[in-house]
Amino acid sequence: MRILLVSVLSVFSFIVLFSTSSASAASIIGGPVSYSGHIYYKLDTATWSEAEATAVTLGGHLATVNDAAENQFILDTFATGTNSVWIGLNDAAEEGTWEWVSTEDVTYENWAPDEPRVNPSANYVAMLPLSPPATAGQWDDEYSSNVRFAVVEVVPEPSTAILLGFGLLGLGARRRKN
Ligand SMILES: [Ca+2]
Ligand SMILES: [Ca+2]
Repeated sequence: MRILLVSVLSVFSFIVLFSTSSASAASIIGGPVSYSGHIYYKLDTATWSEAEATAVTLGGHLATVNDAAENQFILDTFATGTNSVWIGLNDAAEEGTWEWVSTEDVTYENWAPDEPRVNPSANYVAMLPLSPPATAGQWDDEYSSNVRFAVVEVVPEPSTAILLGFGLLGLGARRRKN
């Protein structure tokens, strides 16, 4: 009995050790901050891929910048000082074809002068910080090995809307029965 207990415990501790060792790489250092109904976080420095993996565990992705106003919000809130921040744009799948990791359509771009480069090694986009002001908020395609701060955007589940929808469906079904 004691042997069984010991072996069960050792299997359990192995599982605990194994699961904690595969924890995400980038820690949250800012947020949550709400903007236009979405939730944003700032992550500590990591590669783009590590930051995106952490974003997924938070229920989101690296930020999708849909327009100039959102670009300004991210700049003012998360790209203060002299440090760039990763956003979700990348051409990792096909060189020169820029896509948001959230799979949202590309509706806005804000490249720095001479960017993006045609470079199969520079596939991940960072937003340039407030300083220097000349390029503040503009975008630069960078290497997968670069480590940067990152901005995560979470679109909250529309649970209220879904519940309301079910309620209306239920009402419709009752009406048809009557
Ligand atoms: Ca967005
Ligand atoms: Ca590229």
